[in-house]
Amino acid sequence: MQTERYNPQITEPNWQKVWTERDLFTTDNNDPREKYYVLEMFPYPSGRIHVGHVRNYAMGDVVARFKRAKGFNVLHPMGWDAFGMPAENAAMKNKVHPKGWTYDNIAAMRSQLKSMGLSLDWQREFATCDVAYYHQQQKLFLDFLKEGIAYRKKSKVNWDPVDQTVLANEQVIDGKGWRSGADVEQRELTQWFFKISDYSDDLLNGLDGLDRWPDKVRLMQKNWIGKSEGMSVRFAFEDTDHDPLEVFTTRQDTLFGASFMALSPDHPLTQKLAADNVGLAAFVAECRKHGTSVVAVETAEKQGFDTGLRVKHPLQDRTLPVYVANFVLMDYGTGAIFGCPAHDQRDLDFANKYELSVTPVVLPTDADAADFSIATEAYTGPGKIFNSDFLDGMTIEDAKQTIAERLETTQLDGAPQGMRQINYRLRDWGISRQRYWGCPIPIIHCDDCGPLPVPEEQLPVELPDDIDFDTPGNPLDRHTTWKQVTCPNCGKAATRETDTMDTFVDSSWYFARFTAPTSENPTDPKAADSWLPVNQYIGGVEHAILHLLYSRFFARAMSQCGHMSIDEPFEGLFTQGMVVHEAYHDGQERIWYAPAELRFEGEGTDRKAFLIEGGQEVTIGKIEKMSKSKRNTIDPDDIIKTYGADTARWFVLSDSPPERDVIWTDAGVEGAHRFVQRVWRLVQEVAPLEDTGSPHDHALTTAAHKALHSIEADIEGLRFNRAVAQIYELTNAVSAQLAKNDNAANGAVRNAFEMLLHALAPMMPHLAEECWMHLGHSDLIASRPWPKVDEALLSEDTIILPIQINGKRRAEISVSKEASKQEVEEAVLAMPAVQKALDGASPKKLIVVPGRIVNVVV
Ligand code: ANZ
Ligand code: ZN
Repeated sequence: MQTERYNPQITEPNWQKVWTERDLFTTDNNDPREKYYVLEMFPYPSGRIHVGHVRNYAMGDVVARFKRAKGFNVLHPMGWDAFGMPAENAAMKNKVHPKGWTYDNIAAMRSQLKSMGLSLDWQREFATCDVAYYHQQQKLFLDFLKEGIAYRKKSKVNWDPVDQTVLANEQVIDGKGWRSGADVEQRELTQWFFKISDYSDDLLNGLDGLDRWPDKVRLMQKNWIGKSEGMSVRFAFEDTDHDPLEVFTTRQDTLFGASFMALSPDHPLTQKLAADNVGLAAFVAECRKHGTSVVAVETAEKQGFDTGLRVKHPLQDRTLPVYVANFVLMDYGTGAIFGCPAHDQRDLDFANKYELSVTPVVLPTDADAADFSIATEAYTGPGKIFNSDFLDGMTIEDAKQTIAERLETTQLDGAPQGMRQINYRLRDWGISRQRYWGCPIPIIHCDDCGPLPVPEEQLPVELPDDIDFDTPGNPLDRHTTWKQVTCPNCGKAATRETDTMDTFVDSSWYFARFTAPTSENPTDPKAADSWLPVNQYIGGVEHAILHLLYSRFFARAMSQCGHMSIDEPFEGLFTQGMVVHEAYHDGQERIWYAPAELRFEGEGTDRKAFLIEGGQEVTIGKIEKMSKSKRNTIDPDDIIKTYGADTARWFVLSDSPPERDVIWTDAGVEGAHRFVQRVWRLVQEVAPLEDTGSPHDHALTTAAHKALHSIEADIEGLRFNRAVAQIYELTNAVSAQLAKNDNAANGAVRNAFEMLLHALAPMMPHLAEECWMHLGHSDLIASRPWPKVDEALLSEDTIILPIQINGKRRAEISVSKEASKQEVEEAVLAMPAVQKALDGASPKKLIVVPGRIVNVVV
């Protein structure tokens, strides 16, 4: 039979139109069915979707469509993470307005996403740069301010003197600004902070309950929060009247091995001493140049400056020199340490450099105290304490407790010498950015009244449109009128805060806004509580720390302010792998070629690539993350135009486990498309089949139920590639049965094929819809329930018995292996095919050959 090839260019837009017209994916907050909220991390509107988006959104869409079919009220929204630097960079480079640039990009990407056939509730769409959205965000800020969650403090920033802007630590490369190349300065600015550190313990404990999150993400968050149990210990100075020097240590068990003290260059005592010590002042200035970020500090060579001061050891009759050292951070612990070189690598490097003593105090179990020494490698493992007076022979843990008790009960200047203490690495979140394209911080500064919240009725503080990017710095700061306001308290001239919020703020609560996107308040608490937590969140692992931690913090802070009452925003988290692709180059990795410029010959190790223009051979390089610089990107638009969205969706779902990287290959995409065409040919064969014979009790029916059952489990478990493999198998089974030309099986074939279409529908929704119509149905498969799996057919204990009527095979029956002869006879007589043949009479003969066949003679 001649059939037209399936033409996605026609069918796909058609079905998208039908779905939209019937409003199939608009979600009603008042729908009484059980809710299911599936969300993919919303995109930054860069201008075009990339293949990574296709994979991310295809996965979310499978879940959404599947859950809908399973009878849930599904929320599956989409929006835009639309503030941020690239819009400003584009403005500076191409003289376009960040707003126009952003909204144009959104329009382009929206239509690309629509061409993918995603089952999204577009009614709920918003961009974080919409005034309506950031208006509510400003209210949240003011709520946080009232609750003491937002506050202002002076803090050090990396300042780029050329770009006139604050840089994130990642934007400082070898002490220079990433864009300008200028020497970065440290500046003190008064900035706004969120008190996330108040939630450290709660954010840490909450991780235990997130059992549908990847372990690695939970671990990354745990490390980021960084809980450390130890002590603060105070050391008295010798011969001076400075207050005792307080340090934080997690290894008080090594106190007898202490050989020096070290202060941060930013420690108040350092500053005090530097005021009349030129050498020290110069050393501090040098340290600052290299930056004081964790990365900068960890990679720099250990440097110190001897202050000449000494402190007394709390338990021994000796004193220790006090240094200022570049590896001690001011914003951790107390900004000062005692160094025990034998058991800490940094301390050892430092001690070796400045010729300080190295006394081991922990003896590894297999070592001999008489000849154990430390040269260039610190020992950080377990062992028994030695060289330590009353601690000798103890385990590290016992020694920690013993020291803690001793120092807590010893007095120094009327206070305990030491106290047990828990520290967290997590710092408060600085949200001020000296940028135009962000949410304005709703604050007014008055010389007399200080910083004041913008009165609620004056919100939103809107970004002005008339700005210029011709000079460096923040256009809001330079704007002639926008800044000028009157003080809401005293009425005198005052100025607006010109800093905007970190864009991570925007993405920390968008999932809550989707539950009531037009509410006059940040949320409708009832809607938020009924929809949240998001049941399944899907996105890239690059957001494993900051975005997810900030969102978890926001959920708590917003709950505290009455906007909802859930703490954990994402019940299930899935982090998908990347889409990677071969990269092609000139042999030196200097010139890179796009796949579209090349022609390929041969296969396997003989595969070669040639320039289409000129014919010159090029090198087939490594499989790498798609990047513009290596020109190995694939534009999803091209794939959709050539093969259709279903092919693209099928390919990204099929080729590897979703948490792993998937290698984009032309052959893979072509294979996916061949399958589309194959299903289309099958429907031509199945559609005309007359629906005779019961679909029940046929091997194909059993296979279909079994397949559907495991596809269900695979989709629930997000094992899309396995679901795909099951679909291939079921397709083979349908084809094989068709090839038998057995009319008695027509019902079973049709039934199995319909189940196949249901299984396909979440992944290739357009093709499934077109086939469904072709089978003569007038409803939409997208709005049909998932077929009910017959549990009885799943059992491994059932066998299929062929049934012969008057010597001809007419039907099949599936029965339990354990069924008695009589049970089988009864079941056979009840079958429609048998009853039809008997036409009311009793059979002349009914012979059951156990485990083999049933013969009926009428
Ligand atoms: C003495 C000691 C001996 C230490 C030893 C370690 C090993 P975590 O576990 O990450 O919390 N430290 C404390 N404050 C610091 C600061 N502001 N900058 C740099 N280092 C600092 O690390 C705690 C340990 O890091 C503390 O325990 C302290 O060194 C150091 F064999 O005290 B320890
Ligand atoms: Zn005032």
